[in-house]
Amino acid sequence: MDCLFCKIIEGAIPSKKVFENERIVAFHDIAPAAPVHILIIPKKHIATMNDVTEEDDALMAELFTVARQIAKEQGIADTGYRLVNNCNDEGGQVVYHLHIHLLGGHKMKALAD
Ligand code: IU
Repeated sequence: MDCLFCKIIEGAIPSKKVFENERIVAFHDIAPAAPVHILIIPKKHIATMNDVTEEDDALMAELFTVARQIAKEQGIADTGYRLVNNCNDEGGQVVYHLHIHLLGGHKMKALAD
């Protein structure tokens, strides 16, 4: 499958991973939009938030558990952070493999656009 994030999961494309288990990988965004910018992704190829089904309920919950854990590890849990999912073109999605952006390390502006 020609999916950039699937290749990152396989290790075919290098990334700076901060977390990995059987179901989830998290790595530093290549073009950070904040001092901390980490992408948390399921290993299962799900293209967009619209493609999530009830079958994925536990996986979705675990993505947020991992996000909270990484926020703590990165030292931004108490100062604060933002979790973002961009869905489809008008949502600003560029890579069509579901991911949550964990952003923090500075004061966030109001939501863009
Ligand atoms: P988006 O939500 O699909 O717009 O986010 C895609 C993100 O993937 C974006 O922040 C990119 O900087 C990031 N990214 C990456 O980390 N490594 C890559 O090789 C590519 C994009 I292409």
